[in-house]
Parts: sequence; C-alpha cells; structure tokens
Amino acid sequence: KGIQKALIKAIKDVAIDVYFQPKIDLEHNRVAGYEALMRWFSLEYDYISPWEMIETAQELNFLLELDKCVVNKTLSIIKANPDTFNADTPVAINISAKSFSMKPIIGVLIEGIEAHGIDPRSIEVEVTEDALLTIGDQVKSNANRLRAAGVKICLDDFGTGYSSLSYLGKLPLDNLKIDRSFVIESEQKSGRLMLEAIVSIAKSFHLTVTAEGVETPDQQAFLASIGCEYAQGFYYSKGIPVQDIPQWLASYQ
Ligand code: G
Ligand code: G
Ligand code: MN
Ligand code: NA
Repeated sequence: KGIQKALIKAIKDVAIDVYFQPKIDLEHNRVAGYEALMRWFSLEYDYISPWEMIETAQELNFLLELDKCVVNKTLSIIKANPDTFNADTPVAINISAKSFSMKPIIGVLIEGIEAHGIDPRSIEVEVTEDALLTIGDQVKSNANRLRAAGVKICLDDFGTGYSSLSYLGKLPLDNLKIDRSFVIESEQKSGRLMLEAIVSIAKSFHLTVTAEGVETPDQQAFLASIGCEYAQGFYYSKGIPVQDIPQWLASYQ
C-alpha cells in the first residue's frame, strides 16, 4: 500500500515531526515539562494520526524503527533548544510497549543522550500501551537501565484496560499519567472518587501523578484539590512545534 511505503520513507528520512504539549505544575502554576508527540504531515496523505502511524508501522514490523526515529528526532530538538528543554522542564518521550519490551530502544536513547551531551534529567520516557505489556526480564532490565542513567519513567494511560496495577510494584516508575477518560468522568461523583483513588495509589507508591486531557477550569480545580501534582490538556495547550513555545509561554504567564 502507498501509505506503507510513504511511512517507511518518512522514517528513513527522519521526516516525522515532533510537537510538544506542556505539562503544568498545579501547585506552583508553572510549566513543569512537555510531552513529545509525533506528527506526520505527508505530502501525499496530509495529516496522518499517530494511531494510524502506529498501526501501519506494526503491519510492517517497523514500530521499533518508528520509535527510534522519534527518539532521535526529539533528542536533536532538545539539544538545539536548551533554554526550553532542561532538567526543570524535561521532555517525556512516548515509547510503545512493544518497543519497550525489546533491547535496542534503550541503547538508542542512552547513547543519543551521551552523544549529544544532554542532561539525562531533561528526558523522561512514557511507556504507552498500544499492546499488553507483560513484564519480562527485558522490560525490567530496560527500566533499570533508564533508572541507572537518570532518566525518569512514566506509566502512560494509567487506569485503562491495558495498564495494570501489577506494574506498580514491579517496575522502577516515577510518574503515573491518569488517562483522560477519568478526567472526563470527573463531572460525576463516581468519577471524582476514582480520581482520588488513583492519586492515593500513586502516593502510596511514591509516584508523582499527572492528569491528562484537562479541558476546563473545573477539572483543574478538582484535580488540584485532591493533590494531583501535574496536568496536561487542551485547557493549557495542545501539542505545538518547538518554535511556538516561547509565544505560548508568554501568553500563559
Ligand atoms: O497526539 P495524539 O493524541 O494524536 O496521539 C495519539 C496517541 O498516539 C497517543 O495517545 C500516544 O499514545 C501515541 N503517540 C503519540 N506520539 C507518540 C510517539 O511519539 N511515540 C509513540 N510510540 N506513541 C505516540
Ligand atoms: O496516549 P497519550 O497519553 O500519549 O495521549 C496523548 C494524546 O492526547 C495527544 O496526542 C493529544 O493530542 C491528546 N490530548 C492531549 N490533551 C488533550 C485534551 O485535553 N483533550 C483531548 N481530547 N485530547 C488531548
Ligand atoms: Mn503519552
Ligand atoms: Na495517555
């Protein structure tokens, strides 16, 4: 299929873009970092969503290559923008669960950090659940390598069908990202109880917690009131190109 060919070419040419969605520290009302989100604007196909990219890459057995491409692209953007991305405002890179269960991706990341002379505290890894992640030896060893290198690990989409409570005791995690479906349900009492319970679980495991998909001031206020430390969502900003960040910061502050 044409789109498969185009994706392989885009990956080989490192023509996949990376946008950045700010993460807000709710207690101090300041930017606490960014999530790197891949974007593909192809000449032939216009905008192709990450879901479609991941599905296509999977069909081609090319998901690891896609993740590597995003890692390399993100590292070079971080390197070129030290005022925007640093230990105070790190970038969280999404790595699909499939790639995270293989050896090469962590080497690419750690060697890239060293080659670029990047402070490892300016990088985090978000393990995303495109597929069920079983915690085998490779996953544990990857997580331990990241920890040893000073790179924090976030468990993405927490609370959805894919991610499981059993990860919490088995992996060296730093941050839980609450899936946005829970934030949507915060209009109902049961949804609010669920959010409180998740924040409490995070604290029991000494993890920081980030709510995703915050779109309204009410949601922000509720999350702050239950001790959720960080928030992301369209209320603050969608993912934007690095060159748009200074202007966004000026309007946010
Ligand atoms: O940014 P957007 O909502 O369109 O992304 C949809 C999904 O695709 C996200 O929930 C995320 O899990 C995944 N995704 C986005 N960017 C990346 C990326 O750079 N790498 C991987 N592996 N997944 C990503
Ligand atoms: O699965 P992951 O957590 O990586 O998902 C991130 C995706 O969620 C991004 O692609 C982004 O476009 C999307 N997203 C981020 N904030 C919001 C929001 O407030 N509302 C909605 N509907 N989507 C969001
Ligand atoms: Mn994510
Ligand atoms: Na998520």
